[in-house]
Amino acid sequence: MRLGLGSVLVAAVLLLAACGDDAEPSAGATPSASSTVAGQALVVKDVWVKTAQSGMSAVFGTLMNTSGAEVTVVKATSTASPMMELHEVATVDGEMVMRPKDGGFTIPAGGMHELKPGGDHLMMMDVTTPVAAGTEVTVTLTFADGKSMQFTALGKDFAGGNESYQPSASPSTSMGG
Ligand SMILES: [Cu+2]
Repeated sequence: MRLGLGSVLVAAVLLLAACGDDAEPSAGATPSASSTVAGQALVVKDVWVKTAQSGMSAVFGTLMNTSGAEVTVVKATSTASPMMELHEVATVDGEMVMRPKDGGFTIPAGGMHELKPGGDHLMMMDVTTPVAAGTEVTVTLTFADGKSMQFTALGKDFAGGNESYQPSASPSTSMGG
């Protein structure tokens, strides 16, 4: 079992490396990276990370549930920011804020969940390894059943997605203090 999974992961890495050879850096284009490791509940598509030197950043893309059962993502971590949270964006008192999503991201069997600026995203709470455009970040997702998966996201310059962070459900924020 373990040996088999390892082989698949190695194959996936080689595939990504091969894809990178003829990838041309084109401004404005969304880096396309996908993972199709057999046996995994989720497949990721077009995942990317907002470039950051430090502080907060976020991972976006599409999570597709190719299994016959509902999958709930409850935790995330990454090589760039070990500390991560699952965020949603909501309007509170007329202001767009992002906050931890209760219960995580649930993707129905055969369904998909889009992570995009202004919507749900995987939040990097404290970038410890700077993310430059085109560099790879390995992200690990943990599911409600305890299983996990890894995928690689590419750094991409992006100016948006700067919602105020609201750590809890409390409406009180102290900005600019
Ligand atoms: Cu966030």
